Amino acid sequence: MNKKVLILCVVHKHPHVLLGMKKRGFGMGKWNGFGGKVEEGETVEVAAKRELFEESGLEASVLNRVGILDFAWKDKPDEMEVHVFLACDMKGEPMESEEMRPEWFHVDEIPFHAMWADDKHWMPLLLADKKFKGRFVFDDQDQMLEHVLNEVLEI
Ligand code: 8OG
Repeated sequence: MNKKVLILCVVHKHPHVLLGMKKRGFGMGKWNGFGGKVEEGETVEVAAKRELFEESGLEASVLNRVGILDFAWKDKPDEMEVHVFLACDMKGEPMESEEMRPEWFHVDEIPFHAMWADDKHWMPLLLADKKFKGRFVFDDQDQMLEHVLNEVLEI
């Protein structure tokens, strides 16, 4: 098994959520939170603040880890462990980066049809201030084959 650790930050200022249109690479053409790989020597919290700033221009004072999601692909050894952070308080204005075009969405109008298939399962928990752990298995067309998602009290 080949496991990578990544982080994902979702900015929630009720009743809006900031998502970014991924302009290149993995997940291109999908709306998502801001994030990427944890670099050597970084904690997941440090990586989350760095990625949020690099991709959206926002500086978060506090980031709360609210979820851990495992992703696997059928017939592939790759696995991803994604630590999901919620940012509610930050400085700056969202700015387009090389990787992401940010846009605010009302929580009732989140574009799940143009997001990863798992997001519609766990994002409602995040927006309701719940914590969660899950595992999702995809095929080689990024269709979701299996999923398990549980609300938890502590991460
Ligand atoms: O560095 P890069 O942009 O390739 O990192 C991928 C980002 O996408 C990282 O923030 C983790 C996130 N991500 C996955 N899989 C999924 C998924 O199924 N749903 C969502 N919302 N984000 C995902 O790697």
